Amino acid sequence: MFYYLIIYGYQIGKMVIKMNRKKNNNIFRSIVPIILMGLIVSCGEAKIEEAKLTFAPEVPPEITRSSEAKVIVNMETVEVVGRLADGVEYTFWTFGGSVPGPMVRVREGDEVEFNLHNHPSSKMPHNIDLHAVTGPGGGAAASLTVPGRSSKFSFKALNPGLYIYHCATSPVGMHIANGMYGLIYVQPKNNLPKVDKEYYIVQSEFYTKGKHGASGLQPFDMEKAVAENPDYVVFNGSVGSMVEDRAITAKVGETVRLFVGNGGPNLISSFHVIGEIFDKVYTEGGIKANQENVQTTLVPAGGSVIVDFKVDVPGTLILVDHSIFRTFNKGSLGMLKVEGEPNEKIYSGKQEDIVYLPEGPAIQRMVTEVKPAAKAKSKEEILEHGERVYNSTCSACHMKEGQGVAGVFPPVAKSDYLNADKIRAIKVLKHGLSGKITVNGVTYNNVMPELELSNEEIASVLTYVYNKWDNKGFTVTEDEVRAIK
Ligand code: HEC
Ligand SMILES: [Cu+2]
Repeated sequence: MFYYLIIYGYQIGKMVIKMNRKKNNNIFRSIVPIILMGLIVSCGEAKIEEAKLTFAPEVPPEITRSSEAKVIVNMETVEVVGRLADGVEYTFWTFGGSVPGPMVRVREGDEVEFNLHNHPSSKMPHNIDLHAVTGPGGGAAASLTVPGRSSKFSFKALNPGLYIYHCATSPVGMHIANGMYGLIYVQPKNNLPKVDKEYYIVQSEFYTKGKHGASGLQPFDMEKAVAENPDYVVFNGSVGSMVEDRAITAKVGETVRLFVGNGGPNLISSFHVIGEIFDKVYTEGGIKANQENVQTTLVPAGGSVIVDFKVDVPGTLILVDHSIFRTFNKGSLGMLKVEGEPNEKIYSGKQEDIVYLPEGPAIQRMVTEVKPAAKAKSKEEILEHGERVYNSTCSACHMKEGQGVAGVFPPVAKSDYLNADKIRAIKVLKHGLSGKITVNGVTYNNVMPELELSNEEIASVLTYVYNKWDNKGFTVTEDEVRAIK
């Protein structure tokens, strides 16, 4: 674009020179083309700028220009030892020496020239996959950079929204787990409504060899990462990064916008601010406020959300992942301190604290009765069940009417062997049967395999057989079957 402008400028300039030659006007001849070209060149130059990167919780300033530009981003990957929690250190792999990495802000339609510099002290190659990129790997392959080198690639920020970027060098999970992620905001052409305060927050997890709180330099634990069982869940790279004197702030009456990302690598965040309601939620980092008055919003791993709210009363609001054990036991807790005049109509604070002495005993409204055991089956139900088992399993050998097959499968109808001993019959069904037996005076020497029947099925099918074909009418219970080894 810029080069075309120069070329056109030059051509127009030449035309003007020709025109002026005809007029033979010396001053015009020299000055007009120079001014014209100067204007075009300077207006072209104004459209190249270097992105101002900020570190969490700071958000880069709003982009106020109303046209597209070429934006140059310079980002460094560097491996640093830092604080994960009090007394706990970790070797972070970072963008810009911080977790999360710096926040980038460009405008929809901008051409972004991305320069990734891998610090010579790095042990690993790194790259960047920006979810804002339309193109293979989000720039990953194009930006793969070994220690001590720089890579450059360019992309057009076609889609406005809030996007995660992360390292995508193999093993990807490990590079992310070690801290390599951040946010890039592609500001829409028509920017979101103005707010008073903007903050940058990224949730993520850390997996350490030692338990939560185990002191010293903690190595990464691959097994815990695969099991998705982190020791730390944090905002902005460490436990307590946004509390007390490091809390983010606002004044009563101000509107606050949080740009929230989730670096993962595994967990989904149930993002909630205790004591506030999100007036607007730009779900999943899109640019449409598609929901209002929301308590808790989901932030997917490798995703984001933008939330807007107005703070009405003073006090400390607590930012949490409402998967609450993460917050109170693993670290995902931040603070937004609001200063200003109280408004007792909106929130009174404690109005009373007095003795409570109810009459009578405590009332129990929980369900107390224990559910009765599943109703015992009626004889009919047992026989029905037994018939089904017989037809599907036994009839193949003992035949539909229990008559058996001469010399091969003994009969179970009117069988003296069956009717003589219930316990023995149960054993046959549990373990199978082989060797010589005599049934109704006929000798059989065959094998009945061990059938994979449940105790209930054995009880039902034997009861069924005993109650058919003039057999003795015994009942076999599940307990009896269970008792036989
Ligand atoms: C694969 C064929 C086969 C199947 C299926 C089979 N049996 Fe048998 N059954 C036999 C054979 C063969 C014997 C005789 C074994 C021997 O000769 O030692 C036998 C013996 C018996 C006996 C003892 C002898 C008698 O006739 O009283 C009973 C009772 C019996 N089976 C019941 C059943 C029941 C009930 C089922 C279904 C749950 C069943 N069997 C499934 C082959 C089978
Ligand atoms: Cu990396």
